[in-house]
Amino acid sequence: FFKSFKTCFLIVAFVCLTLNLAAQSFMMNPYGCKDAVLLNGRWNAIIDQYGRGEAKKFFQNRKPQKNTEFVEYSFDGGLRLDVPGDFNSQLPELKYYEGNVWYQRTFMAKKDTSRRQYLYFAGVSYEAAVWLNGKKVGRHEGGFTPFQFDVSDQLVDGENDLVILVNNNRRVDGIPAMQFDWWNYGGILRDVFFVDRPRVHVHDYKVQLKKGFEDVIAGYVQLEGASSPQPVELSVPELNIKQQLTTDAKGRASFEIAAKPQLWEPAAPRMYQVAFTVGSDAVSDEIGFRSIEVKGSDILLNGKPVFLKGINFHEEIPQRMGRAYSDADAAMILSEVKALGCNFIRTAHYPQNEHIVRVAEKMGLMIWEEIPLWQGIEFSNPVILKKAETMLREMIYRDKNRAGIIIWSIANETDPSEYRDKVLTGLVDMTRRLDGTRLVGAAFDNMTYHKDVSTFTLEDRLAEAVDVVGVNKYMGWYMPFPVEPEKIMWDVAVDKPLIMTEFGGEALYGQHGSKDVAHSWSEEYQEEIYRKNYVMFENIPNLRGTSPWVLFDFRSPYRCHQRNQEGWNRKGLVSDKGQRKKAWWVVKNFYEAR
Ligand code: GCB
Repeated sequence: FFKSFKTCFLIVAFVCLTLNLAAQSFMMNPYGCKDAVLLNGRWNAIIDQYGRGEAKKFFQNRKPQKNTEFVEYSFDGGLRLDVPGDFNSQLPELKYYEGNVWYQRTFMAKKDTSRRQYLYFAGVSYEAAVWLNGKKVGRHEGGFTPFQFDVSDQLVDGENDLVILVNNNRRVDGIPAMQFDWWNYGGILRDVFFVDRPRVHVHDYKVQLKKGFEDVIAGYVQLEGASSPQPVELSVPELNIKQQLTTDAKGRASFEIAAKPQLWEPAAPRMYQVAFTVGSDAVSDEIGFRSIEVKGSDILLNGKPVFLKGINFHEEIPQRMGRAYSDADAAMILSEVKALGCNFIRTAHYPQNEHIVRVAEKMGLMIWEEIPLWQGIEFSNPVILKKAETMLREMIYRDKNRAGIIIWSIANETDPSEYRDKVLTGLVDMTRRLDGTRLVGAAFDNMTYHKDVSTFTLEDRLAEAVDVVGVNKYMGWYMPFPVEPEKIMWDVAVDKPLIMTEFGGEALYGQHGSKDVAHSWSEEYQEEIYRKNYVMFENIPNLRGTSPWVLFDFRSPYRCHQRNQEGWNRKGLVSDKGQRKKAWWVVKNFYEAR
Protein backbone atom coordinates (compact mmCIF):
# COMPACT_ATOMS: atom_id res chain seq x y z
CA PHE A 1 0.00 0.00 0.00
CA PHE A 2 2.75 2.39 1.04
CA LYS A 3 4.52 1.88 -2.21
CA SER A 4 1.48 2.61 -4.33
CA PHE A 5 0.54 5.55 -2.13
CA LYS A 6 4.02 6.95 -2.61
CA THR A 7 3.86 6.41 -6.36
CA CYS A 8 0.49 8.06 -6.45
CA PHE A 9 1.76 11.03 -4.46
CA LEU A 10 4.78 11.38 -6.74
CA ILE A 11 2.59 11.30 -9.83
CA VAL A 12 0.28 13.98 -8.44
CA ALA A 13 3.24 16.11 -7.35
CA PHE A 14 4.83 15.70 -10.77
CA VAL A 15 1.63 16.60 -12.58
CA CYS A 16 1.19 19.71 -10.42
CA LEU A 17 4.78 20.78 -10.94
CA THR A 18 4.93 20.27 -14.66
CA LEU A 19 1.56 21.82 -15.29
CA ASN A 20 1.85 24.85 -13.05
CA LEU A 21 -1.09 26.25 -14.98
CA ALA A 22 -2.17 29.82 -14.34
CA ALA A 23 -3.07 29.58 -10.69
CA GLN A 24 -5.69 32.27 -10.79
CA SER A 25 -9.03 32.11 -12.53
CA PHE A 26 -9.54 34.99 -14.92
CA MET A 27 -12.01 37.83 -14.56
CA MET A 28 -15.36 37.58 -16.25
CA ASN A 29 -15.76 39.78 -19.29
CA PRO A 30 -12.99 42.40 -19.46
CA TYR A 31 -14.86 43.62 -22.56
CA GLY A 32 -17.54 45.00 -20.28
CA CYS A 33 -15.21 46.40 -17.64
CA LYS A 34 -14.61 50.15 -17.77
CA ASP A 35 -11.13 49.81 -16.26
CA ALA A 36 -9.78 47.52 -18.99
CA VAL A 37 -7.40 48.95 -21.57
CA LEU A 38 -6.41 47.04 -24.71
CA LEU A 39 -2.71 46.46 -25.23
CA ASN A 40 -3.29 45.52 -28.85
CA GLY A 41 -0.99 46.97 -31.46
CA ARG A 42 2.44 46.33 -32.87
CA TRP A 43 4.78 44.58 -30.51
CA ASN A 44 8.50 44.02 -30.87
CA ALA A 45 9.40 40.41 -31.55
CA ILE A 46 12.35 38.06 -31.71
CA ILE A 47 12.21 34.68 -33.45
CA ASP A 48 14.07 32.23 -31.23
CA GLN A 49 14.16 29.03 -33.23
CA TYR A 50 16.63 27.18 -30.98
CA GLY A 51 15.02 28.33 -27.75
CA ARG A 52 18.04 30.19 -26.37
CA GLY A 53 16.12 33.17 -25.02
CA GLU A 54 15.42 31.91 -21.54
CA ALA A 55 19.08 31.12 -20.86
CA LYS A 56 20.06 34.47 -22.37
CA LYS A 57 17.39 36.18 -20.27
CA PHE A 58 15.58 37.99 -23.05
CA PHE A 59 12.87 38.71 -20.48
CA GLN A 60 15.18 41.26 -18.86
CA ASN A 61 15.15 43.30 -22.07
CA ARG A 62 18.55 44.62 -21.08
CA LYS A 63 20.17 47.48 -22.93
CA PRO A 64 23.94 47.87 -22.73
CA GLN A 65 24.78 50.61 -20.28
CA LYS A 66 28.28 51.18 -21.62
CA ASN A 67 29.92 50.20 -24.84
CA THR A 68 31.98 47.45 -23.21
CA GLU A 69 28.82 45.64 -22.11
CA PHE A 70 27.85 42.79 -24.37
CA VAL A 71 24.15 42.03 -24.80
CA GLU A 72 23.48 39.71 -27.70
CA TYR A 73 19.81 40.36 -28.26
CA SER A 74 17.64 43.37 -28.74
CA PHE A 75 13.93 43.91 -29.08
CA ASP A 76 14.39 47.36 -30.55
CA GLY A 77 14.68 48.21 -34.20
CA GLY A 78 13.76 44.82 -35.58
CA LEU A 79 10.74 42.63 -36.25
CA ARG A 80 7.34 43.91 -35.19
CA LEU A 81 4.25 41.72 -35.02
CA ASP A 82 0.58 42.57 -34.77
CA VAL A 83 -1.26 41.70 -31.60
CA PRO A 84 -3.78 40.17 -31.79
CA GLY A 85 -2.90 37.87 -34.63
CA ASP A 86 -1.04 34.68 -35.37
CA PHE A 87 2.59 35.11 -36.35
CA ASN A 88 2.45 32.55 -39.19
CA SER A 89 0.40 34.81 -41.45
CA GLN A 90 2.46 37.92 -40.76
CA LEU A 91 5.74 37.02 -42.44
CA PRO A 92 6.30 34.58 -45.31
CA GLU A 93 9.18 32.95 -43.44
CA LEU A 94 6.92 32.27 -40.45
CA LYS A 95 4.28 30.43 -42.46
CA TYR A 96 5.33 26.95 -41.29
CA TYR A 97 7.09 28.09 -38.13
CA GLU A 98 6.62 26.15 -34.91
CA GLY A 99 8.71 27.19 -31.95
CA ASN A 100 9.55 30.15 -29.76
CA VAL A 101 8.71 33.75 -30.52
CA TRP A 102 9.38 36.48 -27.97
CA TYR A 103 7.08 39.50 -27.85
CA GLN A 104 7.83 42.74 -26.06
CA ARG A 105 6.17 46.08 -25.49
CA THR A 106 5.94 48.77 -22.87
CA PHE A 107 2.88 50.40 -21.41
CA MET A 108 2.34 53.26 -19.01
CA ALA A 109 0.69 52.67 -15.66
CA LYS A 110 0.22 54.29 -12.33
CA LYS A 111 1.36 52.37 -9.31
CA ASP A 112 -1.52 52.46 -6.88
CA THR A 113 -1.51 49.96 -4.06
CA SER A 114 -5.13 50.75 -3.24
CA ARG A 115 -6.04 49.09 -6.52
CA ARG A 116 -5.37 45.76 -8.30
CA GLN A 117 -3.70 45.48 -11.66
CA TYR A 118 -3.97 42.57 -14.05
CA LEU A 119 -2.74 41.41 -17.39
CA TYR A 120 -5.47 39.51 -19.22
CA PHE A 121 -4.83 37.42 -22.32
CA ALA A 122 -7.85 36.26 -24.32
CA GLY A 123 -5.82 33.54 -26.05
CA VAL A 124 -2.17 32.72 -26.77
CA SER A 125 -1.23 29.62 -28.72
CA TYR A 126 -0.04 27.26 -27.53
CA GLU A 127 1.93 28.11 -24.42
CA ALA A 128 2.81 31.47 -22.92
CA ALA A 129 5.28 32.60 -20.28
CA VAL A 130 4.93 36.18 -19.09
CA TRP A 131 7.45 38.55 -17.48
CA LEU A 132 6.75 42.05 -16.25
CA ASN A 133 9.72 44.32 -15.56
CA GLY A 134 12.02 41.32 -15.67
CA LYS A 135 10.04 39.24 -13.17
CA LYS A 136 8.16 36.14 -14.17
CA VAL A 137 4.46 36.44 -13.46
CA GLY A 138 3.34 33.04 -14.73
CA ARG A 139 2.65 30.74 -17.62
CA HIS A 140 -0.33 29.18 -19.30
CA GLU A 141 -0.84 26.20 -21.56
CA GLY A 142 -3.71 25.89 -24.03
CA GLY A 143 -4.29 28.07 -27.07
CA PHE A 144 -7.99 28.80 -26.95
CA THR A 145 -8.97 30.06 -23.53
CA PRO A 146 -8.14 33.20 -21.54
CA PHE A 147 -5.79 33.58 -18.60
CA GLN A 148 -4.67 36.44 -16.40
CA PHE A 149 -2.06 37.39 -13.87
CA ASP A 150 -2.30 39.75 -10.94
CA VAL A 151 0.69 42.03 -11.52
CA SER A 152 -0.01 44.56 -8.78
CA ASP A 153 3.28 43.75 -7.06
CA GLN A 154 5.46 43.75 -10.18
CA LEU A 155 3.99 46.93 -11.62
CA VAL A 156 6.02 50.15 -11.47
CA ASP A 157 4.96 53.76 -11.73
CA GLY A 158 5.48 54.95 -15.28
CA GLU A 159 6.80 52.74 -18.05
CA ASN A 160 6.37 49.00 -17.64
CA ASP A 161 8.19 46.44 -19.70
CA LEU A 162 6.16 43.41 -20.74
CA VAL A 163 7.75 40.33 -22.32
CA ILE A 164 5.92 37.20 -23.47
CA LEU A 165 7.49 34.00 -24.67
CA VAL A 166 5.11 32.17 -26.98
CA ASN A 167 5.71 28.59 -28.04
CA ASN A 168 3.54 26.72 -30.52
CA ASN A 169 5.41 23.42 -30.77
CA ARG A 170 3.04 20.50 -31.12
CA ARG A 171 3.52 18.00 -28.33
CA VAL A 172 2.68 14.40 -27.60
CA ASP A 173 0.94 15.38 -24.37
CA GLY A 174 -0.71 18.49 -25.81
CA ILE A 175 -4.38 19.14 -26.51
CA PRO A 176 -4.59 19.01 -29.47
CA ALA A 177 -1.64 16.67 -29.86
CA MET A 178 0.86 16.00 -32.67
CA GLN A 179 -1.49 16.11 -35.65
CA PHE A 180 -4.69 17.91 -36.34
CA ASP A 181 -6.48 18.94 -39.49
CA TRP A 182 -6.00 22.69 -39.24
CA TRP A 183 -3.13 25.16 -39.29
CA ASN A 184 -1.00 25.27 -36.17
CA TYR A 185 -1.23 29.03 -35.79
CA GLY A 186 1.01 30.36 -33.03
CA GLY A 187 1.22 33.73 -31.37
CA ILE A 188 -0.80 36.13 -29.28
CA LEU A 189 -3.93 35.26 -31.19
CA ARG A 190 -6.42 37.33 -29.27
CA ASP A 191 -6.87 40.60 -27.37
CA VAL A 192 -4.59 41.56 -24.50
CA PHE A 193 -5.81 43.84 -21.72
CA PHE A 194 -4.22 45.77 -18.90
CA VAL A 195 -6.87 46.08 -16.22
CA ASP A 196 -6.56 48.46 -13.30
CA ARG A 197 -9.47 48.00 -10.91
CA PRO A 198 -10.41 49.03 -7.39
CA ARG A 199 -9.13 46.58 -4.79
CA VAL A 200 -12.67 45.28 -4.29
CA HIS A 201 -14.15 44.44 -7.66
CA VAL A 202 -16.39 42.06 -9.55
CA HIS A 203 -14.42 38.98 -10.50
CA ASP A 204 -17.09 36.61 -11.73
CA TYR A 205 -20.83 36.38 -12.19
CA LYS A 206 -23.49 34.16 -13.62
CA VAL A 207 -26.89 35.45 -14.72
CA GLN A 208 -29.15 32.93 -16.41
CA LEU A 209 -32.66 31.53 -16.10
CA LYS A 210 -33.08 29.18 -13.19
CA LYS A 211 -33.19 25.63 -14.50
CA GLY A 212 -36.81 24.60 -15.03
CA PHE A 213 -38.18 28.16 -14.77
CA GLU A 214 -38.85 30.76 -17.42
CA ASP A 215 -39.68 33.47 -14.93
CA VAL A 216 -36.80 33.29 -12.47
CA ILE A 217 -33.37 34.75 -13.11
CA ALA A 218 -30.78 33.08 -10.93
CA GLY A 219 -27.06 33.34 -10.45
CA TYR A 220 -24.29 34.74 -8.34
CA VAL A 221 -21.71 37.46 -8.21
CA GLN A 222 -18.21 36.84 -6.89
CA LEU A 223 -16.05 39.72 -5.73
CA GLU A 224 -12.30 39.81 -5.54
CA GLY A 225 -10.55 41.52 -2.66
CA ALA A 226 -13.51 41.61 -0.28
CA SER A 227 -12.73 40.48 3.25
CA SER A 228 -16.06 41.57 4.70
CA PRO A 229 -19.65 41.60 3.38
CA GLN A 230 -20.11 44.19 0.62
CA PRO A 231 -23.15 45.74 -1.03
CA VAL A 232 -23.38 45.00 -4.76
CA GLU A 233 -26.01 46.38 -7.08
CA LEU A 234 -27.41 44.22 -9.83
CA SER A 235 -29.37 46.05 -12.45
CA VAL A 236 -31.29 45.00 -15.54
CA PRO A 237 -33.06 48.25 -16.48
CA GLU A 238 -35.27 46.80 -19.21
CA LEU A 239 -36.68 44.33 -16.69
CA ASN A 240 -36.98 46.96 -13.98
CA ILE A 241 -34.49 45.08 -11.84
CA LYS A 242 -32.38 47.05 -9.42
CA GLN A 243 -31.44 44.67 -6.67
CA GLN A 244 -29.13 45.34 -3.73
CA LEU A 245 -27.14 42.22 -2.92
CA THR A 246 -24.87 41.64 0.03
CA THR A 247 -21.94 39.33 -0.37
CA ASP A 248 -20.87 36.86 2.27
CA ALA A 249 -17.47 36.97 3.93
CA LYS A 250 -16.00 35.23 0.89
CA GLY A 251 -17.26 37.94 -1.44
CA ARG A 252 -20.08 35.91 -2.90
CA ALA A 253 -23.78 36.62 -3.24
CA SER A 254 -26.33 34.35 -4.88
CA PHE A 255 -29.69 35.55 -6.07
CA GLU A 256 -33.00 34.48 -7.54
CA ILE A 257 -35.20 37.19 -8.97
CA ALA A 258 -38.70 36.87 -10.35
CA ALA A 259 -38.73 38.34 -13.87
CA LYS A 260 -40.39 37.74 -17.19
CA PRO A 261 -37.75 38.34 -19.81
CA GLN A 262 -38.59 37.93 -23.44
CA LEU A 263 -36.84 34.66 -24.20
CA TRP A 264 -33.83 34.50 -26.50
CA GLU A 265 -34.46 32.52 -29.66
CA PRO A 266 -32.96 32.47 -33.16
CA ALA A 267 -35.84 34.46 -34.69
CA ALA A 268 -35.68 37.08 -31.92
CA PRO A 269 -32.37 36.97 -30.06
CA ARG A 270 -33.39 39.37 -27.32
CA MET A 271 -30.54 40.46 -25.06
CA TYR A 272 -30.65 42.58 -21.92
CA GLN A 273 -28.11 44.98 -20.45
CA VAL A 274 -27.01 43.57 -17.10
CA ALA A 275 -24.67 45.45 -14.76
CA PHE A 276 -23.00 44.78 -11.43
CA THR A 277 -21.68 47.69 -9.41
CA VAL A 278 -19.61 47.59 -6.26
CA GLY A 279 -18.24 50.92 -5.06
CA SER A 280 -16.58 52.54 -8.07
CA ASP A 281 -16.19 49.22 -9.90
CA ALA A 282 -18.70 48.18 -12.54
CA VAL A 283 -18.99 45.56 -15.21
CA SER A 284 -21.77 45.26 -17.72
CA ASP A 285 -22.81 42.55 -20.10
CA GLU A 286 -25.50 41.79 -22.62
CA ILE A 287 -27.28 38.63 -21.60
CA GLY A 288 -30.06 36.60 -23.14
CA PHE A 289 -32.38 34.21 -21.34
CA ARG A 290 -33.60 30.90 -22.69
CA SER A 291 -33.99 27.29 -21.63
CA ILE A 292 -32.48 24.29 -23.34
CA GLU A 293 -33.23 20.66 -22.57
CA VAL A 294 -33.55 17.23 -24.06
CA LYS A 295 -36.77 15.25 -23.92
CA GLY A 296 -36.49 11.78 -25.43
CA SER A 297 -34.87 12.39 -28.77
CA ASP A 298 -36.01 16.03 -28.98
CA ILE A 299 -34.03 19.15 -28.25
CA LEU A 300 -36.31 21.73 -26.67
CA LEU A 301 -35.48 25.41 -26.86
CA ASN A 302 -37.76 27.35 -24.54
CA GLY A 303 -39.88 24.21 -24.30
CA LYS A 304 -40.35 23.81 -28.07
CA PRO A 305 -38.69 21.21 -30.30
CA VAL A 306 -36.00 22.72 -32.49
CA PHE A 307 -34.05 21.42 -35.48
CA LEU A 308 -30.45 22.62 -35.53
CA LYS A 309 -29.57 24.00 -38.95
CA GLY A 310 -25.86 24.19 -38.47
CA ILE A 311 -22.47 24.70 -40.02
CA ASN A 312 -18.88 24.13 -38.87
CA PHE A 313 -16.04 26.60 -39.30
CA HIS A 314 -12.54 27.24 -38.04
CA GLU A 315 -11.47 30.47 -36.41
CA GLU A 316 -9.84 31.54 -39.63
CA ILE A 317 -10.24 34.21 -42.28
CA PRO A 318 -9.28 32.27 -45.40
CA GLN A 319 -8.76 35.37 -47.51
CA ARG A 320 -6.20 36.65 -45.02
CA MET A 321 -4.83 33.17 -44.38
CA GLY A 322 -4.77 33.80 -40.67
CA ARG A 323 -6.73 33.55 -37.46
CA ALA A 324 -9.89 35.59 -36.95
CA TYR A 325 -9.69 37.89 -33.94
CA SER A 326 -12.05 40.88 -34.20
CA ASP A 327 -15.70 41.88 -34.39
CA ALA A 328 -15.21 42.60 -38.08
CA ASP A 329 -13.84 39.09 -38.61
CA ALA A 330 -16.75 37.63 -36.69
CA ALA A 331 -19.18 39.59 -38.86
CA MET A 332 -17.49 38.32 -42.02
CA ILE A 333 -17.75 34.67 -41.00
CA LEU A 334 -21.15 34.84 -39.40
CA SER A 335 -22.88 36.80 -42.12
CA GLU A 336 -21.99 33.92 -44.43
CA VAL A 337 -23.44 31.54 -41.82
CA LYS A 338 -26.69 33.51 -41.75
CA ALA A 339 -26.86 33.68 -45.53
CA LEU A 340 -26.83 29.88 -45.57
CA GLY A 341 -29.98 29.87 -43.45
CA CYS A 342 -28.41 28.52 -40.27
CA ASN A 343 -29.62 28.81 -36.70
CA PHE A 344 -26.70 26.83 -35.25
CA ILE A 345 -22.90 26.74 -35.41
CA ARG A 346 -20.30 24.30 -34.25
CA THR A 347 -17.14 26.23 -33.39
CA ALA A 348 -14.97 23.31 -34.32
CA HIS A 349 -12.77 22.24 -32.69
CA TYR A 350 -11.99 24.61 -29.86
CA PRO A 351 -13.43 27.61 -28.05
CA GLN A 352 -13.24 30.44 -30.58
CA ASN A 353 -12.68 34.04 -29.55
CA GLU A 354 -15.34 35.93 -27.64
CA HIS A 355 -16.05 38.22 -30.59
CA ILE A 356 -17.31 35.24 -32.56
CA VAL A 357 -19.31 33.78 -29.69
CA ARG A 358 -20.91 37.10 -28.80
CA VAL A 359 -21.68 38.23 -32.35
CA ALA A 360 -23.12 34.78 -33.10
CA GLU A 361 -25.46 34.95 -30.14
CA LYS A 362 -26.61 38.43 -31.12
CA MET A 363 -27.42 37.05 -34.57
CA GLY A 364 -29.53 34.33 -32.99
CA LEU A 365 -27.20 31.43 -33.56
CA MET A 366 -27.18 28.50 -31.16
CA ILE A 367 -23.68 27.23 -30.47
CA TRP A 368 -21.93 23.90 -29.95
CA GLU A 369 -18.63 24.69 -28.24
CA GLU A 370 -15.89 22.10 -27.92
CA ILE A 371 -12.51 21.61 -26.28
CA PRO A 372 -9.72 20.59 -28.68
CA LEU A 373 -9.70 16.91 -27.73
CA TRP A 374 -9.32 15.86 -31.34
CA GLN A 375 -8.13 12.39 -32.51
CA GLY A 376 -4.74 11.13 -31.41
CA ILE A 377 -4.86 12.13 -27.74
CA GLU A 378 -2.72 10.17 -25.28
CA PHE A 379 -5.49 9.29 -22.83
CA SER A 380 -3.30 6.96 -20.78
CA ASN A 381 -1.10 9.87 -19.73
CA PRO A 382 -2.42 11.34 -16.43
CA VAL A 383 -1.29 14.80 -17.53
CA ILE A 384 -3.91 14.72 -20.30
CA LEU A 385 -6.77 14.45 -17.83
CA LYS A 386 -5.51 17.47 -15.91
CA LYS A 387 -5.04 19.54 -19.05
CA ALA A 388 -8.43 18.56 -20.46
CA GLU A 389 -10.11 19.43 -17.18
CA THR A 390 -8.43 22.82 -17.16
CA MET A 391 -9.48 23.59 -20.72
CA LEU A 392 -13.03 22.45 -20.06
CA ARG A 393 -13.21 24.51 -16.89
CA GLU A 394 -11.86 27.59 -18.65
CA MET A 395 -14.28 27.24 -21.57
CA ILE A 396 -17.35 26.81 -19.40
CA TYR A 397 -16.21 29.54 -17.04
CA ARG A 398 -15.75 32.06 -19.88
CA ASP A 399 -19.01 31.36 -21.68
CA LYS A 400 -21.48 30.39 -18.97
CA ASN A 401 -23.44 33.63 -19.50
CA ARG A 402 -23.92 33.12 -23.21
CA ALA A 403 -27.50 32.19 -24.09
CA GLY A 404 -26.27 31.18 -27.52
CA ILE A 405 -24.26 28.30 -26.14
CA ILE A 406 -26.52 25.29 -25.83
CA ILE A 407 -24.07 22.38 -26.01
CA TRP A 408 -20.69 21.83 -24.37
CA SER A 409 -18.77 19.24 -26.32
CA ILE A 410 -15.98 17.34 -24.70
CA ALA A 411 -14.38 15.57 -27.65
CA ASN A 412 -14.20 14.90 -31.36
CA GLU A 413 -13.58 11.46 -32.87
CA THR A 414 -11.86 9.58 -30.09
CA ASP A 415 -11.38 5.81 -30.15
CA PRO A 416 -12.96 3.90 -27.28
CA SER A 417 -10.48 2.38 -24.83
CA GLU A 418 -10.40 1.87 -21.10
CA TYR A 419 -8.46 5.11 -20.53
CA ARG A 420 -10.42 7.18 -23.02
CA ASP A 421 -13.74 6.02 -21.59
CA LYS A 422 -12.62 6.86 -18.08
CA VAL A 423 -11.27 10.29 -18.96
CA LEU A 424 -14.18 11.30 -21.15
CA THR A 425 -17.03 10.03 -18.99
CA GLY A 426 -15.27 11.87 -16.16
CA LEU A 427 -15.35 15.04 -18.26
CA VAL A 428 -19.06 14.55 -18.93
CA ASP A 429 -19.69 14.42 -15.18
CA MET A 430 -17.50 17.43 -14.63
CA THR A 431 -19.35 19.42 -17.29
CA ARG A 432 -22.67 18.67 -15.60
CA ARG A 433 -21.24 19.69 -12.23
CA LEU A 434 -19.93 22.97 -13.62
CA ASP A 435 -23.07 23.80 -15.59
CA GLY A 436 -26.23 21.77 -15.22
CA THR A 437 -28.21 24.11 -17.48
CA ARG A 438 -26.81 23.13 -20.87
CA LEU A 439 -26.46 19.89 -22.81
CA VAL A 440 -23.33 17.77 -23.01
CA GLY A 441 -22.27 16.35 -26.35
CA ALA A 442 -19.40 14.71 -28.18
CA ALA A 443 -18.75 13.90 -31.83
CA PHE A 444 -18.32 10.24 -32.80
CA ASP A 445 -16.98 8.60 -35.93
CA ASN A 446 -16.85 4.98 -34.72
CA MET A 447 -20.18 3.74 -36.03
CA THR A 448 -20.33 0.19 -37.42
CA TYR A 449 -22.00 -0.56 -40.73
CA HIS A 450 -23.85 -3.88 -40.84
CA LYS A 451 -23.92 -4.95 -44.43
CA ASP A 452 -26.55 -7.63 -44.01
CA VAL A 453 -29.15 -5.14 -42.80
CA SER A 454 -27.64 -1.95 -44.34
CA THR A 455 -27.66 -0.35 -40.92
CA PHE A 456 -25.33 1.83 -38.87
CA THR A 457 -25.01 1.25 -35.14
CA LEU A 458 -22.80 2.71 -32.43
CA GLU A 459 -21.51 0.82 -29.41
CA ASP A 460 -19.78 3.29 -27.16
CA ARG A 461 -20.00 3.95 -23.42
CA LEU A 462 -19.40 7.62 -24.03
CA ALA A 463 -22.46 7.85 -26.29
CA GLU A 464 -24.49 6.51 -23.39
CA ALA A 465 -23.13 9.22 -21.12
CA VAL A 466 -23.80 12.35 -23.21
CA ASP A 467 -27.12 14.16 -23.82
CA VAL A 468 -26.59 14.72 -27.52
CA VAL A 469 -24.74 12.38 -29.87
CA GLY A 470 -22.80 14.05 -32.67
CA VAL A 471 -22.02 11.88 -35.67
CA ASN A 472 -19.26 12.60 -38.18
CA LYS A 473 -19.74 10.52 -41.30
CA TYR A 474 -18.34 11.28 -44.73
CA MET A 475 -20.57 9.12 -46.92
CA GLY A 476 -19.58 9.56 -50.52
CA TRP A 477 -16.13 10.81 -49.59
CA TYR A 478 -14.11 8.69 -47.15
CA MET A 479 -16.70 5.91 -47.44
CA PRO A 480 -18.63 5.18 -50.62
CA PHE A 481 -22.37 4.70 -50.30
CA PRO A 482 -22.55 0.90 -50.01
CA VAL A 483 -26.13 0.87 -51.34
CA GLU A 484 -28.55 3.55 -52.48
CA PRO A 485 -28.79 6.24 -49.78
CA GLU A 486 -32.49 5.63 -49.19
CA LYS A 487 -31.70 2.02 -48.22
CA ILE A 488 -29.25 2.92 -45.45
CA MET A 489 -30.72 2.74 -41.96
CA TRP A 490 -29.47 4.36 -38.77
CA ASP A 491 -29.92 2.78 -35.39
CA VAL A 492 -27.63 5.07 -33.42
CA ALA A 493 -28.53 6.29 -29.93
CA VAL A 494 -32.20 6.32 -30.94
CA ASP A 495 -33.36 7.39 -27.50
CA LYS A 496 -31.35 10.64 -27.79
CA PRO A 497 -31.04 13.53 -30.23
CA LEU A 498 -28.52 12.82 -32.97
CA ILE A 499 -26.81 15.65 -34.79
CA MET A 500 -24.88 15.03 -37.99
CA THR A 501 -21.97 17.08 -36.74
CA GLU A 502 -19.87 16.50 -39.87
CA PHE A 503 -20.44 15.30 -43.43
CA GLY A 504 -19.40 16.51 -46.86
CA GLY A 505 -16.56 16.17 -49.32
CA GLU A 506 -13.98 18.22 -51.14
CA ALA A 507 -14.31 20.32 -54.28
CA LEU A 508 -12.00 22.81 -55.84
CA TYR A 509 -13.97 25.93 -56.66
CA GLY A 510 -14.39 26.30 -60.41
CA GLN A 511 -13.51 22.68 -61.13
CA HIS A 512 -16.37 21.11 -63.02
CA GLY A 513 -17.29 17.61 -64.09
CA SER A 514 -20.14 15.16 -63.81
CA LYS A 515 -21.68 14.11 -60.51
CA ASP A 516 -19.92 10.77 -60.91
CA VAL A 517 -17.17 9.72 -58.51
CA ALA A 518 -14.80 9.70 -61.47
CA HIS A 519 -15.12 13.47 -61.17
CA SER A 520 -14.51 13.72 -57.46
CA TRP A 521 -13.03 17.08 -56.45
CA SER A 522 -15.50 18.76 -58.79
CA GLU A 523 -18.24 21.06 -57.58
CA GLU A 524 -20.79 18.71 -59.13
CA TYR A 525 -19.51 15.69 -57.21
CA GLN A 526 -19.55 17.63 -53.93
CA GLU A 527 -23.09 18.75 -54.71
CA GLU A 528 -24.11 15.13 -55.29
CA ILE A 529 -22.60 14.08 -51.96
CA TYR A 530 -24.87 16.56 -50.22
CA ARG A 531 -27.95 15.48 -52.17
CA LYS A 532 -27.38 11.83 -51.33
CA ASN A 533 -26.65 12.50 -47.68
CA TYR A 534 -29.89 14.42 -47.34
CA VAL A 535 -31.72 11.42 -48.77
CA MET A 536 -30.01 9.13 -46.26
CA PHE A 537 -30.86 11.49 -43.39
CA GLU A 538 -34.56 10.73 -43.92
CA ASN A 539 -33.77 7.36 -42.34
CA ILE A 540 -32.33 8.73 -39.13
CA PRO A 541 -35.36 8.75 -36.82
CA ASN A 542 -33.65 10.79 -34.10
CA LEU A 543 -31.95 13.34 -36.38
CA ARG A 544 -32.33 16.73 -34.71
CA GLY A 545 -29.70 18.73 -36.51
CA THR A 546 -27.10 18.81 -39.27
CA SER A 547 -23.82 20.63 -39.50
CA PRO A 548 -21.88 20.18 -42.76
CA TRP A 549 -18.13 20.16 -42.78
CA VAL A 550 -17.31 22.97 -43.49
CA LEU A 551 -18.21 26.61 -44.27
CA PHE A 552 -14.91 27.79 -45.80
CA ASP A 553 -11.95 25.99 -47.29
CA PHE A 554 -9.31 26.15 -44.57
CA ARG A 555 -5.55 25.81 -44.37
CA SER A 556 -4.22 22.47 -43.19
CA PRO A 557 -0.86 20.71 -43.44
CA TYR A 558 -2.87 17.48 -43.59
CA ARG A 559 -3.84 18.22 -47.13
CA CYS A 560 -1.09 17.31 -49.56
CA HIS A 561 -2.85 16.78 -52.87
CA GLN A 562 -0.70 19.05 -55.03
CA ARG A 563 -3.33 19.92 -57.56
CA ASN A 564 -6.57 20.03 -55.61
CA GLN A 565 -5.49 20.95 -52.14
CA GLU A 566 -2.08 22.64 -51.91
CA GLY A 567 -2.31 22.74 -48.14
CA TRP A 568 -6.02 23.53 -48.03
CA ASN A 569 -8.88 21.35 -46.88
CA ARG A 570 -11.30 21.89 -49.74
CA LYS A 571 -14.49 20.72 -48.05
CA GLY A 572 -15.68 24.31 -47.84
CA LEU A 573 -19.09 25.23 -49.19
CA VAL A 574 -17.32 28.51 -49.85
CA SER A 575 -13.81 28.71 -51.30
CA ASP A 576 -10.84 30.40 -49.65
CA LYS A 577 -11.52 33.41 -51.87
CA GLY A 578 -15.13 33.61 -50.72
CA GLN A 579 -16.82 32.09 -53.79
CA ARG A 580 -19.80 29.88 -53.11
CA LYS A 581 -19.57 26.39 -54.56
CA LYS A 582 -22.59 24.60 -56.00
CA ALA A 583 -23.13 22.56 -52.83
CA TRP A 584 -23.78 25.78 -50.94
CA TRP A 585 -27.19 26.04 -52.61
CA VAL A 586 -28.06 22.42 -51.83
CA VAL A 587 -27.47 23.11 -48.16
CA LYS A 588 -29.36 26.39 -48.33
CA ASN A 589 -32.35 24.71 -49.95
CA PHE A 590 -32.32 21.95 -47.36
CA TYR A 591 -32.45 24.53 -44.58
CA GLU A 592 -35.12 26.62 -46.30
CA ALA A 593 -37.34 23.56 -46.55
CA ARG A 594 -37.06 22.81 -42.80
C1 GCB B 1 -13.09 15.03 -39.48
C2 GCB B 1 -12.56 15.98 -38.48
C3 GCB B 1 -12.29 17.35 -39.07
C4 GCB B 1 -11.60 17.17 -40.40
C5 GCB B 1 -12.54 16.46 -41.32
C6 GCB B 1 -11.95 16.16 -42.70
O1 GCB B 1 -13.67 14.04 -39.18
O2 GCB B 1 -13.36 16.09 -37.35
O3 GCB B 1 -11.52 18.09 -38.18
O4 GCB B 1 -11.17 18.38 -40.93
O5 GCB B 1 -12.89 15.23 -40.78
O6 GCB B 1 -11.99 17.03 -43.56
O7 GCB B 1 -11.47 15.05 -42.88
